Parts: sequence; structure tokens; C-alpha cells
Amino acid sequence: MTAKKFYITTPLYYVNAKPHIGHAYTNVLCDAFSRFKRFQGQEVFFLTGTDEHGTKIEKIAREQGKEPVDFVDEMVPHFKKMWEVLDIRYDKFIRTTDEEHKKSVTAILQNLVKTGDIYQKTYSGWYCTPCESFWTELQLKEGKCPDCHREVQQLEEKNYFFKLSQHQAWLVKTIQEDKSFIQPEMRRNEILGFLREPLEDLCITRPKARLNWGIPFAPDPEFVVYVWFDALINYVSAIGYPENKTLFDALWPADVHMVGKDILRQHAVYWPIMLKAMGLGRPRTILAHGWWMMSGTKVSKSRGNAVDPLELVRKYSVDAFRYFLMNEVTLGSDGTFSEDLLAERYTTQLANDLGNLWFRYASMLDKYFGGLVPDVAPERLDATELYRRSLCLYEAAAAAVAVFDPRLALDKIFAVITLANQFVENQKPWALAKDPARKPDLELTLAVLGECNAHVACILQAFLPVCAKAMLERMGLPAWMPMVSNENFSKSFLRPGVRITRGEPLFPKLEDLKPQAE
Ligand code: ME8
Repeated sequence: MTAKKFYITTPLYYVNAKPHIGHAYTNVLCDAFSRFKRFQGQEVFFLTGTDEHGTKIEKIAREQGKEPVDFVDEMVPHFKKMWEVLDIRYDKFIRTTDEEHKKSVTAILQNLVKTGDIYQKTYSGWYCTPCESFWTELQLKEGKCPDCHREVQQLEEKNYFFKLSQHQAWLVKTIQEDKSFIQPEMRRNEILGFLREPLEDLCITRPKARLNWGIPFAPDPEFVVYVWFDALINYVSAIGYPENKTLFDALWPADVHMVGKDILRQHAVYWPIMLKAMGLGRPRTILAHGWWMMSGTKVSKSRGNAVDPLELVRKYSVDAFRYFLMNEVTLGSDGTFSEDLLAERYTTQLANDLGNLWFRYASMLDKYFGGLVPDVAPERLDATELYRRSLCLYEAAAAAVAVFDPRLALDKIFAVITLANQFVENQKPWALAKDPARKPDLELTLAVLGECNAHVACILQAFLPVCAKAMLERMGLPAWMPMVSNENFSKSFLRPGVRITRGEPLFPKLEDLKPQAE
């Protein structure tokens, strides 16, 4: 039997406004994990897409004098463009307006009505339109929505409900038994805390009289499907459930649903229970990251404090932006975005540490050996600490990725880069070059630096894909170098006599940077 493919998903983003740094963050994380798994030789299926139904979208379309269907068609290219610019290699982009998705939602709902998991009742309570959520009097905070703190409206209406409580005990037990199910631990505890109270059944329809822009609720034409119930199903509809199960069977259960902490409850409570009712297994891991903040508030579409990732990429390069997002916060914690900090990291870590290491190595190789890799006995390489440390990068990065900690992986890689710059200072190749008797030492120094650069480039493929590819190509190595095991990685990559091309600086000084063309 072939190994199951690694299936990773992002949330489906609302198309009410263009994507911002928060959306970029989620997709960059998923992309780095996907690339790392591919690098390790695993097959990957990476799903992203857009959430296009519901009151929020209908309202903004009407405000702009457009039909929702036209409005969403205009908005989707902004998301696709963003992923292209950020070099996000997804396998499928699903839209909740796709016919296949709508068919899948309809079939699933019809089945849940049949099994008795969905029933009708009259509901009266408070409703938050931006969150599309019902709240009881007790749940309100100072009379406002407990999630977004905005005004709520009193509502009384007939609707269809999905039974949640019958699976509550099962869910609690599952979360308690499998520590990897909801991560990080802080969020797992939050969900267990939420599950201490009895679950209210979930209202999964909206009357057509109030909302037209949704998937028709097939069992009763007076209603459309609640946007969250519609959207969550994408994770199985995108891979062919229930009609065309070949891909589904190869991919389900999902390995990782990456989400922001704002939508953890929907993913960690409603979704596993929906799957249970459908007779399907739960995802292996639901991973909730923190929020990017600016001036003390969450970066959001509606608050208008969004920074444009496209602008930042044009100014600093895609690798620099990706590096900043992954390196600045530990996955799970909140982070404060500031362009000054991005510029500082660019200069110190990318230009001065990594860029400089490459430049020194390639320039010295040019100067002392005409750009050709020197021939050095393997035992002499083995005896050098920097060489041995470079060969350990695979294990270190793989261990960090296994616990979803890209920041730790980058820390380990950059520690070796720092060590390599110190190695240059200590070895003083420029002094060795003046003494013909020290030629073997000069050869060893440059051979070690070459291997260090090659191994750093190889392991950076998942994190700084553009820079890694450039370095590999300049060293005459394949532009994509997967490594199925540590064994493949922990050996020399460069053949003696191969010509290395120095090329342009990998991370030019900021004052020399011309904004990159789109
Ligand atoms: O919630 N910091 O869509 P959405 C970090 N359609 N991440 C952020 C962020 C921030 N400041 N702001 C947004 C929805 N995000 C639903 C999802 S899934 C079946 C349906 C990211 O457009 C983060 O991933 O509001 C968050 O969970 C998501 O965008 C919310 O996107």
C-alpha cells in the first residue's frame, strides 16, 4: 500500500474584502509545511479557497450596487493573485459557489435530515449579523456580541437545527485522549473549557426572506444553508465526497486544518461532530495560530488597519516577507506587525547573516580557486565542527516541523549560519591565502563553507524557496532537491572541481533595493 498523502487545508476566506497579512500568514504556514513534506518525499494535497455565501457578502455586494454572484467573481482573483505573488503552491482552490461543492452540501444535508440529526424548531434570541451567530441573553457581553463586541438584534424565527449534544461526550473524550488533535495546548484547554457547558444545537439554516445568498436547503425551499455549515463541508467536498470518492479515500482524514484562533470553535467543535454524524473520521490535527496585531488591535478587513502584503513583497521580496511571518512569532502566539521590524530583520538576518555568508564564500572561492570547489579528503571535512553541524540540519528542521514550529526550524538553521560567519572570522582565509604552506587549510576552509552553504540552501527550500533555489543553482545542484531521509542529507553535496557562480547579492542592501516589478 502506498503511504497516505499529506492533506493540509487553510480556512476558506470571506471575499468581503481583499486578503491581508493575516490571510497571508495562514497560507504561508501551510505552504511551508507542504513544501517540507514534499521535500521529505511525501505526496501532499494542499487546499485553499474562498467562502462566498452569507449575509456579510450579500450586504457588501448590495452596498456596491452589485449582484452577489458578480461581486464574488470580482473578488476571487484578488485571493488567487495574492497566493501567486506569495509563491503559495496549492493543489486546489475551492469556492463555495462551485457547483460540485453545492451538490455535496445538498447531499450531506439530505442525509443528515434522514438520519434525524437535523430537525426544525422556532428559535428566539439575539443575532449578530457580522458573525452570523445566535446568542442567548446570558452569552452576551454587556449586551453585545461576545465574539466581535458589536450590536446584536433580537430575532424570532423558524429554522433547522443540527444536533450537537449527543456527541459532546465523545468529543470531550477524543480531545482528552489525543493531545495532537487540537493544538497548541492552550487552545486545546480553551475548547475543553467551552465543552464543560452543555452544547446548544446549531442553527444551520436562514429563512430565504432574510437571506437569499446561500445554498438552497433542499429539504425545505423556504431556507438557505447557514454559511458555516456550507463552508466547513468544503474540506470533504473539495476532494470528491460523497460522489467521487477516489481522491477522498486517498486523502481523508485531513492531516492538518490550519486556522486562526478566531475560528477554532467551529473547527474543533462543530466540524468533528458534523463528521461523526456523517459517519466520517475526524481530522488528525486542528492547528490554531495567533493573530497579527497592529497598534494593539487585530489586523482585520473590517477595521481597515490592514497592511498590503503585495506592497511588502514588492519592497522586501517574497522570501523576506515569508521569513518575517514565520520567524517573528511562535506558531500559536499573537504577533505585532511593524514594517520597521521587517526592515530590521531583513538587514540583520537575511542580508548580513545569510546573504553575507554566501557572498563571502563565493567571492573567496572566485579569488583563491577560480570559482572551483577544492578537493578535500572526507576525513578532514568530518573533523570540522561546522561541517558536522551543517549535516545535522535535516534532523533539527524535521523535528521542529513535526511539532509545527517553523520558527524553531529557522532558529536552528540561522544558528548554523552564524556559526559559519564566525568560522570565516576565525579561519581568516585572507591570511591563509598569503602563505603557500597553508594552502591545504585554505582548501579545507572553502570546502567546509561550500558544504555549509549547500546544506543551508537545501534545508531552506521549504522556508525561503526563492533564495534556496538561487543558491542551489549557483552551486550546480538541482533547483529542487528533495531529501527522503536524514541519511541522504548528511553527506557532501558538492563535487570537487564544480564551478560555483557568485551571482548578484541574495538580499541586496535596502537602500539599493528597487521595488520588484509584479
Ligand atoms: O473566518 N492574524 O473567514 P475570514 C492572523 N470564512 N490570521 C488572521 C488574521 C489576523 N489578524 N485575520 C484573519 C472566515 N486571519 C471563514 C472561515 S473556514 C471553513 C471558514 C486568518 O476571511 C486566519 O486564518 O474571516 C483566520 O482564521 C482567517 O483568516 C479568517 O478568515
